[in-house]
Amino acid sequence: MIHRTFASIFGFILASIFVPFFGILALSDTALAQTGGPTQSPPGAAVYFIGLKDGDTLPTKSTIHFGLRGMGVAPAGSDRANSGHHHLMVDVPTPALDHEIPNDFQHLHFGAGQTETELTLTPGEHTLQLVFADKNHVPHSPPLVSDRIKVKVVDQAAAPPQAATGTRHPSPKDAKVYFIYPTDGAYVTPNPVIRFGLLNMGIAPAGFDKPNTGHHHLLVDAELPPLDQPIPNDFNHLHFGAGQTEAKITLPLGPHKLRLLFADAAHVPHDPPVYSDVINVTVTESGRPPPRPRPRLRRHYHHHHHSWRDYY
Ligand SMILES: [Cu+2]
Repeated sequence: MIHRTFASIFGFILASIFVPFFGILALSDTALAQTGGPTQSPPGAAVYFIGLKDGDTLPTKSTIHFGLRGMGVAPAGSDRANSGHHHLMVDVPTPALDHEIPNDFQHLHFGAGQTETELTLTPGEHTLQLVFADKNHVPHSPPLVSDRIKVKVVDQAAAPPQAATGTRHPSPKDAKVYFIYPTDGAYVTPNPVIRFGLLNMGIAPAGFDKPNTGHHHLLVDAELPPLDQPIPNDFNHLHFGAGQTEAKITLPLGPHKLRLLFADAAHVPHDPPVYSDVINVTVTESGRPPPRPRPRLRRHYHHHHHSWRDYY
């Protein structure tokens, strides 16, 4: 005991001398100070949030996707090289990276090897951070730690425009749906294969509710339907709920107006809605422009010029 007390006092004296001196260094380079545990991580490995960044707004209930580069996910306890499992830090500072990560409501362990989780947060500001760790829940060396991001959580049920119609999924900025084929002015056969283009969102089959995903709908000779309700399902509103990115359809001969409208698992367009421009296509038997009828020449005597002229 005396020995221990002496060590403590001695340690305290040492700390008093050195902390003010090294404290500046430690603050200016926390990454250096934070070495990981005994398990090595390969160079270039990283953990990160998929589709979520600092400053984003989230609903109270949302799915958080864990991204991992250069390593594999394995359940806790399984001893495999270059693997580990995800941990999500909620409203806490980065934990000590050379120790077992605590296991509580703010240090969520995904020891079953999960790569995403449904997270419920109270409205307001929260911080989120991913930490990858080995079979013993100890971060690797060098440690894999995501940015500690700040998110704003809003209670969607309380938001007036959405209260009446339920939950419209937000669409990311720059989301875009467009026709790869055909394009405006094209001639097509009665059974064209329509190719759907999608930028900055993902495809998921109908019923599969994931953020920033949905499935394609082709509007044929139809105006935009109400955007806060499920898209009708009929000849003029074709659903591609299996997650198709192209589809062979049947169109009657003649001119048609086509538009793409993207919508969520429940066939409700996103907010803001993601739809294409209208394109005009003409259906012909051959899919080519109709042959121009051979103009008949008509010969008239042009009295003013005292000559014969040909007219079409
Ligand atoms: Cu649908």
